[in-house]
Amino acid sequence: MDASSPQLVLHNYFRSSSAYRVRIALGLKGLPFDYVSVHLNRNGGEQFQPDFSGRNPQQLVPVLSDGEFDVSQSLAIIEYLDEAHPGAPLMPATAQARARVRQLSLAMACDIHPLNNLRVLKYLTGPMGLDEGAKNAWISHWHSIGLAALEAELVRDPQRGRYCVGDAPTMADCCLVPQLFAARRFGMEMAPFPALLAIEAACLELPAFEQAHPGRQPDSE
Ligand SMILES: N[C@@H](CCC(=O)N[C@@H](CS)C(=O)NCC(=O)O)C(=O)O
Repeated sequence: MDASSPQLVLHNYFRSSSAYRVRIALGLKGLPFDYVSVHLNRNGGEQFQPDFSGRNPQQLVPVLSDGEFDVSQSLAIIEYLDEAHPGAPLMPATAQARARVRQLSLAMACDIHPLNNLRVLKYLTGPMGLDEGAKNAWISHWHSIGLAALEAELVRDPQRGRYCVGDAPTMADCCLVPQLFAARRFGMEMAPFPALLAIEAACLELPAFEQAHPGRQPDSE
């Protein structure tokens, strides 16, 4: 980023998988940013406070501010960063490789993560009346089928390389590492997913992934 570029600000929460994706992307692209914590559990949930709701009526982190411009949705943020700052691209060169990156990213961001999001789990144990055991069965069920499908997809994919697609990290890897972090936090058994674990290990050798880890963030508990 050159000296005249506005400072990037990431409104985020250390344990949020979606925010973790964007922190990885910022790190891979070498873009400095200010960290603004939006604590999802304190003060009744800071995502519901007017100053944050004003930025994102969805009341979900992350939001990236680039000067006066606010954008939410982690995949939109990552593609915005990639287009605005083309160095260290997170999308590959060919249409087919980009399609695969989006396919894998969306599988995680749309079909695994939302089912286990905080507000969904709260609704299950609140208005729906589920106990902790039923909630955990729900989490385990959706993680199991989601991760098994990803594993099968990657095992058969000739575009897979050291990373999800090819031999350079992409948006799909920005999604994979946080998704596996969340799966472990929810107590999932990871042995059935060796291809995912191999890619995760390759990612974790890169400083950007290490620096984005929830345990390294200022609001980490
Ligand atoms: N599709 C959105 C998901 C954003 C999202 O669900 N964020 C979660 C944290 S990972 C959140 O803010 N949850 C607050 C809540 O559930 O109240 C994205 O990719 O950015």
